[in-house]
Formats: sequence, C-alpha cells, structure tokens
Amino acid sequence: MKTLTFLALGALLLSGCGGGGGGSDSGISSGTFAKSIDVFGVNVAGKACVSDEKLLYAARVMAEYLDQDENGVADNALLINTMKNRKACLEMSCPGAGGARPGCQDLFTNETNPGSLPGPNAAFEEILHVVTTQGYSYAYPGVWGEKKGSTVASFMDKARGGYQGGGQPVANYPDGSWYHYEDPSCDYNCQVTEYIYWGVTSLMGAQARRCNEIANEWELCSPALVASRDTGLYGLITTPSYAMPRRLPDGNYSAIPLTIVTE
Ligand SMILES: [Ca+2]
Ligand SMILES: [Ca+2]
Repeated sequence: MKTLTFLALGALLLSGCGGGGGGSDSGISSGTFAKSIDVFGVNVAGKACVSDEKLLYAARVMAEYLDQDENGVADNALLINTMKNRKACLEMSCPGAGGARPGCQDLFTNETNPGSLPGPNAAFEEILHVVTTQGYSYAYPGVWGEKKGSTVASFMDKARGGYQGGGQPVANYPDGSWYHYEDPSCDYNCQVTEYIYWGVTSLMGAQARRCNEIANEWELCSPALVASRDTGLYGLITTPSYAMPRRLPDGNYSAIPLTIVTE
C-alpha cells in the first residue's frame, strides 16, 4: 500500500481528490493531473506522462471491480455513493514524476502491465485498495472499517495469532497464525487493508500459483484454504449484500463508456 503525499497541500484544499463534481478541478486544470476518466463517479486521473492506454486500462479494472457482472450498473449502490461522496480517486503517475495528491491512491505506470493479471501488475492491488479503503471501509465502518474494532479487524487479529505488537507488525508471529505482515511501515489500518486484499484475491484464485512466494506474509493462497481456515473473513467476503469483488478483472470492460477528459 503506497500513499505518496508530497504534492501541494493547496491542491487538496482547493479540489479534494478531484472528484467528478461539476466545474473545473483546480488540481487537474493546473496540469498536475492532465487527464481523467469518470468510472461510476470515481475519478481515475493521470499525469501527462501517462499513456491513454494505461489510463484506460486502470479505468477498466476499476469498472470491473465495481460492476462485476458487467451490466453497466455498479453492483453496490451504497458503496458507489460512499465513494462519490468521499471523492474516491486513483491517480496514475510515472517514475520520477511524483505521486498522488493527499487522500488519493497512487499507481505508477512502470508497475502497471495491461494483460498481466495478477502477475507483476500492481494495478490489480492498488485499484482494489481504492475500493476497500475509500469505499467499503466507510460504507460499512463497523464491519469493513480498516481500523481497530471493526469486524474484519477482529478477524485479522485472529489471523495474526492475536493482537500482536500493539497492532504493529512484528518479526515473529505465533505458530498457527496465517497472516504475518513484517514491514514496520504498515501500521494497523494498513495491515487491515492488506488482509482484505489477500482474502479477496485468494478467493478469486489469483494467488494460487504464488503460494510459496507469498507464504511469509499470507498462507491461505487458495480459495479452499480461505474457506476452511479463515471462516470469518470468508463469511464476510461471500455475504451477497456487500457485493465484494469475486471475479478477477481481466482488463476488458465495455458496459459503460470510459472517456478520457483532458485539461
Ligand atoms: Ca452490475
Ligand atoms: Ca472483464
């Protein structure tokens, strides 16, 4: 989970995340983010250095997460309204060109590889983070809140073998735990975000060929392992009313027009 936040605070004060509201967006108009695509009211923006191809690809993956049956209607109205109200946003940039504005998830072109899901393609992960961190966490704070005290956080505590290290990553997790985040840069809330990512993508079958590669952090790499060993998380993700993403995006989506608006 990456949030680079060194762009001008003024952009935040003037424009928030550059959501799809009416009128000009000062951050985009200033040339900081030269183009954007509206995806069900969620802003997918890119700097001038970002190719139209990669920006459209990110927008299609976002659309696939939000409209899993690809019928042109977002699957969860509460989620979409929450994301709109919070001006949820993804901002693409290029190496050396700076990151996203405060409050927006960034995604870099060199880690975005259309046609390679879930392989070496951070789009798959970072775009899901937008949906859960800026969407589910606020639409259902008691259940999906990426913070201490929510239902999903209590399941994460169990997955870590208890409330280890005051909630911070630790070097050694107890035997029997299956989620072991070690990088100290990821605080408790960040670990919840990553826990949801592992659960959702493992249930999609996206991690089944990476079991050894990811075992130091996440042991339940297949749908069957999630279902049998983390019954709490499995129950949440599969509750129909949440309409959590269950299908791996393939980068193809045409149910709504996705149009690049340039400034
Ligand atoms: Ca739909
Ligand atoms: Ca698709």
